[in-house]
Amino acid sequence: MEKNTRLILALDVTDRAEALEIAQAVKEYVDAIKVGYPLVLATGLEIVTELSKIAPVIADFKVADIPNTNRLICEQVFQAGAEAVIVQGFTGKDSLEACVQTASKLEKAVFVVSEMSHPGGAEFFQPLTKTLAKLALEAGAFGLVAPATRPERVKAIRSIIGNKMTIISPGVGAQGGRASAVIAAGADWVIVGRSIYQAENPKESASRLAAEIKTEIEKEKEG
Ligand code: OMP
Repeated sequence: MEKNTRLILALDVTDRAEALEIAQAVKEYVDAIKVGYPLVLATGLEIVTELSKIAPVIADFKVADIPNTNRLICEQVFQAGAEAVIVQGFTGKDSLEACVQTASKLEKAVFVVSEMSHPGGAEFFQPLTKTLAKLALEAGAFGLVAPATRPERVKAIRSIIGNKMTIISPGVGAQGGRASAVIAAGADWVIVGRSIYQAENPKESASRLAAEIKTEIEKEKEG
Protein backbone atom coordinates (compact mmCIF):
# COMPACT_ATOMS: atom_id res chain seq x y z
CA MET A 1 0.00 0.00 0.00
CA GLU A 2 1.71 3.14 -1.19
CA LYS A 3 1.42 6.44 0.61
CA ASN A 4 0.34 8.78 -2.18
CA THR A 5 -3.05 10.43 -1.74
CA ARG A 6 -3.31 9.14 1.86
CA LEU A 7 -7.01 8.53 1.29
CA ILE A 8 -8.74 5.15 1.75
CA LEU A 9 -12.24 4.52 0.44
CA ALA A 10 -14.58 2.63 2.80
CA LEU A 11 -16.76 0.86 0.25
CA ASP A 12 -19.81 -0.01 2.36
CA VAL A 13 -22.28 -0.40 -0.47
CA THR A 14 -24.17 -3.68 -0.93
CA ASP A 15 -24.39 -3.96 -4.70
CA ARG A 16 -21.54 -5.53 -6.70
CA ALA A 17 -21.93 -3.40 -9.84
CA GLU A 18 -22.17 -0.18 -7.82
CA ALA A 19 -19.10 -1.15 -5.80
CA LEU A 20 -17.03 -1.80 -8.92
CA GLU A 21 -18.26 1.37 -10.60
CA ILE A 22 -17.36 3.57 -7.62
CA ALA A 23 -13.98 1.86 -7.19
CA GLN A 24 -13.13 2.51 -10.85
CA ALA A 25 -14.32 6.11 -10.63
CA VAL A 26 -12.21 7.05 -7.60
CA LYS A 27 -9.16 4.81 -8.02
CA GLU A 28 -6.74 7.63 -8.93
CA TYR A 29 -7.58 9.40 -5.64
CA VAL A 30 -7.32 6.49 -3.20
CA ASP A 31 -4.37 4.43 -1.96
CA ALA A 32 -6.61 1.53 -0.90
CA ILE A 33 -10.18 0.34 -0.70
CA LYS A 34 -11.57 -0.91 2.61
CA VAL A 35 -14.18 -3.63 2.32
CA GLY A 36 -16.22 -4.96 5.21
CA TYR A 37 -19.21 -7.05 6.17
CA PRO A 38 -21.88 -5.04 4.29
CA LEU A 39 -20.33 -5.59 0.84
CA VAL A 40 -18.90 -9.07 1.44
CA LEU A 41 -22.08 -10.45 3.02
CA ALA A 42 -24.14 -9.03 0.18
CA THR A 43 -21.94 -10.11 -2.72
CA GLY A 44 -19.49 -12.80 -1.54
CA LEU A 45 -15.76 -12.86 -0.82
CA GLU A 46 -14.99 -12.79 -4.58
CA ILE A 47 -15.57 -9.04 -4.46
CA VAL A 48 -12.25 -8.77 -2.59
CA THR A 49 -10.51 -10.49 -5.50
CA GLU A 50 -12.26 -8.25 -8.04
CA LEU A 51 -11.50 -5.04 -6.18
CA SER A 52 -7.89 -6.06 -5.57
CA LYS A 53 -7.36 -5.68 -9.34
CA ILE A 54 -8.36 -2.01 -9.01
CA ALA A 55 -6.60 -1.03 -5.75
CA PRO A 56 -5.06 -2.68 -2.67
CA VAL A 57 -7.86 -4.02 -0.46
CA ILE A 58 -8.08 -3.74 3.32
CA ALA A 59 -10.50 -6.36 4.66
CA ASP A 60 -12.33 -4.86 7.61
CA PHE A 61 -13.64 -7.87 9.49
CA LYS A 62 -12.59 -6.62 12.93
CA VAL A 63 -11.40 -10.14 13.61
CA ALA A 64 -12.00 -10.99 17.28
CA ASP A 65 -11.81 -14.71 18.05
CA ILE A 66 -9.55 -17.40 19.48
CA PRO A 67 -6.13 -17.74 17.79
CA ASN A 68 -7.05 -20.71 15.57
CA THR A 69 -10.24 -19.09 14.25
CA ASN A 70 -8.41 -15.79 13.74
CA ARG A 71 -5.78 -17.61 11.68
CA LEU A 72 -8.43 -19.31 9.54
CA ILE A 73 -10.25 -16.00 8.91
CA CYS A 74 -7.04 -14.18 7.99
CA GLU A 75 -5.98 -16.97 5.63
CA GLN A 76 -9.28 -16.75 3.75
CA VAL A 77 -9.11 -12.99 3.48
CA PHE A 78 -5.49 -12.93 2.25
CA GLN A 79 -6.05 -15.80 -0.19
CA ALA A 80 -8.92 -13.79 -1.66
CA GLY A 81 -6.47 -10.99 -2.44
CA ALA A 82 -6.66 -8.56 0.48
CA GLU A 83 -3.39 -6.80 1.33
CA ALA A 84 -4.40 -6.10 4.91
CA VAL A 85 -6.94 -7.03 7.54
CA ILE A 86 -8.43 -5.05 10.44
CA VAL A 87 -8.53 -6.96 13.73
CA GLN A 88 -9.46 -6.31 17.35
CA GLY A 89 -6.76 -6.40 19.99
CA PHE A 90 -8.98 -6.88 23.04
CA THR A 91 -9.06 -10.65 22.47
CA GLY A 92 -5.50 -10.73 23.82
CA LYS A 93 -1.90 -11.23 22.80
CA ASP A 94 -2.26 -14.81 21.53
CA SER A 95 -5.23 -14.02 19.28
CA LEU A 96 -3.54 -10.92 17.90
CA GLU A 97 -0.26 -12.76 17.33
CA ALA A 98 -2.12 -15.43 15.34
CA CYS A 99 -3.27 -12.69 12.92
CA VAL A 100 0.15 -11.06 12.68
CA GLN A 101 1.93 -14.38 12.12
CA THR A 102 -0.53 -15.39 9.39
CA ALA A 103 -0.08 -11.99 7.73
CA SER A 104 3.69 -11.96 7.88
CA LYS A 105 3.96 -15.45 6.34
CA LEU A 106 2.07 -14.08 3.32
CA GLU A 107 3.71 -10.61 3.40
CA LYS A 108 0.41 -8.99 4.32
CA ALA A 109 -0.46 -6.39 6.97
CA VAL A 110 -2.56 -6.21 10.14
CA PHE A 111 -4.26 -3.09 11.51
CA VAL A 112 -5.47 -3.17 15.10
CA VAL A 113 -8.37 -1.04 16.35
CA SER A 114 -7.05 1.22 19.11
CA GLU A 115 -10.16 3.33 19.70
CA MET A 116 -13.37 3.54 17.70
CA SER A 117 -14.68 6.74 16.17
CA HIS A 118 -18.36 6.68 17.18
CA PRO A 119 -19.54 8.20 20.51
CA GLY A 120 -19.71 4.73 22.10
CA GLY A 121 -16.05 4.25 21.17
CA ALA A 122 -15.21 6.42 24.16
CA GLU A 123 -16.94 4.03 26.62
CA PHE A 124 -14.88 0.87 26.58
CA PHE A 125 -12.02 1.59 24.20
CA GLN A 126 -10.69 4.83 25.66
CA PRO A 127 -9.49 3.40 28.97
CA LEU A 128 -7.72 0.65 26.97
CA THR A 129 -6.36 2.61 24.03
CA LYS A 130 -2.81 2.89 25.36
CA THR A 131 -2.68 -0.81 26.27
CA LEU A 132 -4.07 -1.82 22.87
CA ALA A 133 -1.55 0.40 21.06
CA LYS A 134 1.36 -1.13 23.01
CA LEU A 135 0.03 -4.65 22.45
CA ALA A 136 -0.21 -4.01 18.71
CA LEU A 137 3.33 -2.63 18.66
CA GLU A 138 4.74 -5.62 20.55
CA ALA A 139 2.87 -8.08 18.34
CA GLY A 140 4.39 -6.50 15.22
CA ALA A 141 1.21 -5.11 13.69
CA PHE A 142 1.61 -2.79 10.70
CA GLY A 143 -0.72 -0.16 12.06
CA LEU A 144 -3.60 1.07 14.17
CA VAL A 145 -7.13 2.31 13.50
CA ALA A 146 -7.73 5.57 15.41
CA PRO A 147 -10.67 8.01 15.45
CA ALA A 148 -10.76 11.01 13.08
CA THR A 149 -13.66 12.27 15.18
CA ARG A 150 -11.14 12.90 18.01
CA PRO A 151 -7.94 14.26 16.45
CA GLU A 152 -6.54 14.90 19.93
CA ARG A 153 -6.73 11.13 20.57
CA VAL A 154 -4.93 10.43 17.28
CA LYS A 155 -2.20 12.80 18.47
CA ALA A 156 -1.98 10.99 21.82
CA ILE A 157 -1.84 7.59 20.08
CA ARG A 158 0.89 8.85 17.73
CA SER A 159 2.94 9.93 20.74
CA ILE A 160 2.70 6.40 22.20
CA ILE A 161 3.78 4.56 19.03
CA GLY A 162 6.12 7.15 17.48
CA ASN A 163 6.86 6.22 13.88
CA LYS A 164 6.92 2.49 14.52
CA MET A 165 3.38 1.90 13.22
CA THR A 166 1.06 3.58 10.75
CA ILE A 167 -2.33 5.06 11.67
CA ILE A 168 -5.45 4.79 9.50
CA SER A 169 -8.26 7.01 10.63
CA PRO A 170 -12.02 6.74 9.95
CA GLY A 171 -14.69 9.23 10.96
CA VAL A 172 -14.23 11.99 8.37
CA GLY A 173 -17.31 13.54 6.79
CA ALA A 174 -20.49 11.71 7.81
CA GLN A 175 -19.21 11.20 11.39
CA GLY A 176 -18.05 14.80 11.71
CA GLY A 177 -14.24 14.57 11.46
CA ARG A 178 -12.12 16.61 9.06
CA ALA A 179 -9.43 15.10 6.85
CA SER A 180 -7.00 18.00 7.32
CA ALA A 181 -7.36 17.92 11.13
CA VAL A 182 -6.63 14.22 11.45
CA ILE A 183 -3.66 14.37 9.07
CA ALA A 184 -2.33 17.28 11.17
CA ALA A 185 -2.83 15.10 14.27
CA GLY A 186 -0.56 12.42 12.86
CA ALA A 187 -2.67 9.99 10.81
CA ASP A 188 -1.02 8.38 7.80
CA TRP A 189 -4.27 7.70 5.97
CA VAL A 190 -7.81 8.98 6.23
CA ILE A 191 -10.66 6.49 5.71
CA VAL A 192 -13.82 7.92 4.11
CA GLY A 193 -17.01 6.07 3.25
CA ARG A 194 -20.39 7.82 2.90
CA SER A 195 -18.98 11.24 1.96
CA ILE A 196 -17.59 9.57 -1.15
CA TYR A 197 -19.90 6.69 -2.07
CA GLN A 198 -23.13 8.57 -1.29
CA ALA A 199 -21.98 11.75 -3.03
CA GLU A 200 -23.69 12.74 -6.25
CA ASN A 201 -20.26 12.55 -7.87
CA PRO A 202 -17.96 10.18 -5.91
CA LYS A 203 -14.97 11.02 -8.10
CA GLU A 204 -15.31 14.73 -7.40
CA SER A 205 -15.75 14.10 -3.68
CA ALA A 206 -12.64 11.87 -3.54
CA SER A 207 -10.69 14.44 -5.53
CA ARG A 208 -11.71 17.22 -3.11
CA LEU A 209 -10.68 15.14 -0.08
CA ALA A 210 -7.35 14.22 -1.68
CA ALA A 211 -6.74 17.92 -2.40
CA GLU A 212 -7.56 18.85 1.23
CA ILE A 213 -5.05 16.26 2.47
CA LYS A 214 -2.40 17.45 0.01
CA THR A 215 -2.82 21.07 1.10
CA GLU A 216 -2.42 20.07 4.76
CA ILE A 217 0.75 18.09 4.02
CA GLU A 218 2.24 20.96 2.06
CA LYS A 219 1.37 23.35 4.88
CA GLU A 220 3.21 21.07 7.32
CA LYS A 221 6.26 20.86 5.06
CA GLU A 222 6.43 24.64 4.82
CA GLY A 223 5.93 25.11 8.55
P1 OMP B 1 -18.11 6.59 6.98
O1 OMP B 1 -18.54 7.00 8.33
O2 OMP B 1 -19.25 6.32 6.05
O3 OMP B 1 -17.08 7.52 6.38
O4 OMP B 1 -17.39 5.16 7.12
C1 OMP B 1 -16.37 4.91 8.02
C2 OMP B 1 -15.85 3.50 7.82
O5 OMP B 1 -14.83 3.24 8.78
C3 OMP B 1 -16.90 2.41 8.03
O6 OMP B 1 -16.56 1.34 7.16
C4 OMP B 1 -16.70 1.98 9.46
O7 OMP B 1 -17.07 0.64 9.67
C5 OMP B 1 -15.19 2.15 9.63
N1 OMP B 1 -14.73 2.45 11.01
C6 OMP B 1 -15.27 3.51 11.71
O8 OMP B 1 -16.11 4.27 11.21
N2 OMP B 1 -14.86 3.72 13.00
C7 OMP B 1 -13.93 2.96 13.61
O9 OMP B 1 -13.59 3.23 14.76
C8 OMP B 1 -13.35 1.91 12.92
C9 OMP B 1 -13.69 1.70 11.59
C10 OMP B 1 -12.87 0.74 10.84
O10 OMP B 1 -12.34 -0.19 11.48
O11 OMP B 1 -12.65 0.90 9.67
